[in-house]
Amino acid sequence: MSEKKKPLVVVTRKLPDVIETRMMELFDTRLNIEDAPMSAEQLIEAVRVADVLVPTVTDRIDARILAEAGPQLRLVASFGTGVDHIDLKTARQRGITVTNTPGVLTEDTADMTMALILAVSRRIAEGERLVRSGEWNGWGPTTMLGHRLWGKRLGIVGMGRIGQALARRARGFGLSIHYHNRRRVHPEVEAELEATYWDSLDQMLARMDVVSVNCPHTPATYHLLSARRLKLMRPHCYLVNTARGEVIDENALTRMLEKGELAGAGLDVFEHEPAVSPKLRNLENVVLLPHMGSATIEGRIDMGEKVIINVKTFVDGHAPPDRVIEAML
Ligand code: 8YV
Repeated sequence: MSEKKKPLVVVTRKLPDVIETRMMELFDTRLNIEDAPMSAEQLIEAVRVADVLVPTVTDRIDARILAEAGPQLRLVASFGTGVDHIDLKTARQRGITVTNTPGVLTEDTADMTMALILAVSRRIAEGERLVRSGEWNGWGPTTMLGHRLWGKRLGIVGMGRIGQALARRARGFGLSIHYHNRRRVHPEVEAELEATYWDSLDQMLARMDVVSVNCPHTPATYHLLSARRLKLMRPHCYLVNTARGEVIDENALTRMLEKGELAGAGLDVFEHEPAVSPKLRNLENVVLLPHMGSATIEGRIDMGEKVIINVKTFVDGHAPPDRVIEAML
């Protein structure tokens, strides 16, 4: 009896060993051991032959790449939750299913968001730099003063899974929870978090002490925090972003931080990753991280497991659990 041919799965980046090993057992898997991000040409080569492509946030799967896909490409099983690097419309038009890995990054990303809120308001990175520089002259009653979080207002832009997980943590730090979302969350969740819903993002921004961006990047949220909206925030306010750089007008934010029109920012994501403008890098009142909000060993393995489940379910002829369609965003 001839065995059914295994599908060719092309994985664009190095994944945890345990995930790669399992994928090799299940599929005809092509790995990227060196982990160098693929060029557009390499991606085109991949989609010409792959039955399944497993990209990450560093691969731009746009209309140009998808136009080169062979008819055998049926599934793009992305390793990550955000799907703004994939042209979902073109994928749908070409009959290509797209999946992601939601849910398993929630707690890790919420932890990192809280860490950034603490780091920027209490000047943790600045203090660390001072000690490391050898220039610290000792304790002083008015040196390295930050701002107290307890009793302040946190405004969460995007109250999905990560926004809610952040709210739970923030309450433990004495922050009151405010949020703006396309839809009001379930009354039970609102009650549990004692969260105040703001229909108007403008009004919320104008009244917060800390603002955290936790919504996906979609055409509707591109520059949601525009120059005009950023100006609504009060000068003592801190802004934190662990979602996507594109949600904030980064140039406008940089200008405001330079002028002291905002107290500080904690950024894990940037508009033109991995490029970060020297102007932003030169500021003291910012904490800058290299897109590591979900970077835990456990999280990466969970993400890999989700990819495997999506691919396996799909190649076995069933609907994969984490299908993404534009209408959902
Ligand atoms: C991932 C992320 O590490 O899942 C996401 O949307 O932003 C990151 O936390 C990355 O996307 C992996 O592709």
